[in-house]
Amino acid sequence: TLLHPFLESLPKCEHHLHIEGSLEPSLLFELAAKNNIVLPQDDEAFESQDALQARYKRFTSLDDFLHYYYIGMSVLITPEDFAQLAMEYFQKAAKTGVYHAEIFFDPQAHLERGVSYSTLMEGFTTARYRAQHELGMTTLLVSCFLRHLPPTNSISVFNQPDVLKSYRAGQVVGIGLDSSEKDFPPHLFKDLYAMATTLKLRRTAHAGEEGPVEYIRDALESLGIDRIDHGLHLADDEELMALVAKRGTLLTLCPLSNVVLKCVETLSDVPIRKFLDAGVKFSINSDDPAYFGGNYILDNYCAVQETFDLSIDEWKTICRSGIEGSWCTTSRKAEMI
Ligand code: ES4
Ligand code: ZN
Repeated sequence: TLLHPFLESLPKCEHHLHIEGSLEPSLLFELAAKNNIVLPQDDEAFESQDALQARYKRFTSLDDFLHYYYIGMSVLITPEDFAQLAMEYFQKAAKTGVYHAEIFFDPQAHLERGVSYSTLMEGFTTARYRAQHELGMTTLLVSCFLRHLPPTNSISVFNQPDVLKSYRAGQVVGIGLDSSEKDFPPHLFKDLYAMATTLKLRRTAHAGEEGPVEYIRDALESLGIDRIDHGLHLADDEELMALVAKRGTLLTLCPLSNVVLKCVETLSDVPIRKFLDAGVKFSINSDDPAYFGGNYILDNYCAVQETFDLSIDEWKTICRSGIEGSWCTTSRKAEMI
């Protein structure tokens, strides 16, 4: 697009990036070999990087993608693996004009396969320090809980001493809710979010990605969230959309993710125009870029521009909403504006 240099130069904030979803097939195979991880032998997708990339082009749903996402992350074992994963993402992001990134990670998915919380924290801390000092990029960690597991499991993980310590130390600023959405309504996690509220943690949740707009209302009413991840289906309810606009709650849209996971038929079905016209604040994000054709944040910006032909002022508004809706300090926000 003609606006590519402009979009690249904008001060971008990323709010919706699953760090495990930035695991490129090349690093996946490299770490599998290093850590002696045997990938599924009954699935020809794992025969080569090319086969895996080809399979990634044929996702049929969120759950079809999640199957590969959970197998992919099984190669991550040591603190160095997590540091390398995060640092490679930070480098790509910084190169395309990301000033500040708030990244999700899935502690339960790693704990369940025997990787300790301290392993994750040690790796992420190394990468975050390097991002700050080598790239001038600020980063925050948001711990996501898996809605396909029993809410009691999320509560025990939340209350692990080392997990509580990461909250108190400010290493993790907030919590989110992700994984399979259908049949797992937000209110199931009311108690988890009440505990997060008590600890003054920031709160967000995936809602209205594959699930209906009712799940967005439920998340707002039951969880006390200050952000909505995706919120794609918010446009299905004019009244709720007006309420979200009035409250100034930020949506973290992931347009190319929605196309690849068949949540929409084409990019033009993402209600970007409706949200702009209704005054709904949103940021544009990459979700799981390594699984979605290697499309990172700038690719999402460019694709949106190609489809919606936004004005310079509209792009400035989008980036300003992203900065203002970030969970960093007020002084960091002032630097970015
Ligand atoms: C996810 Cl795209 C998406 N939706 C829900 N949960 C997720 N975990 C990683 N990517
Ligand atoms: Zn997501």
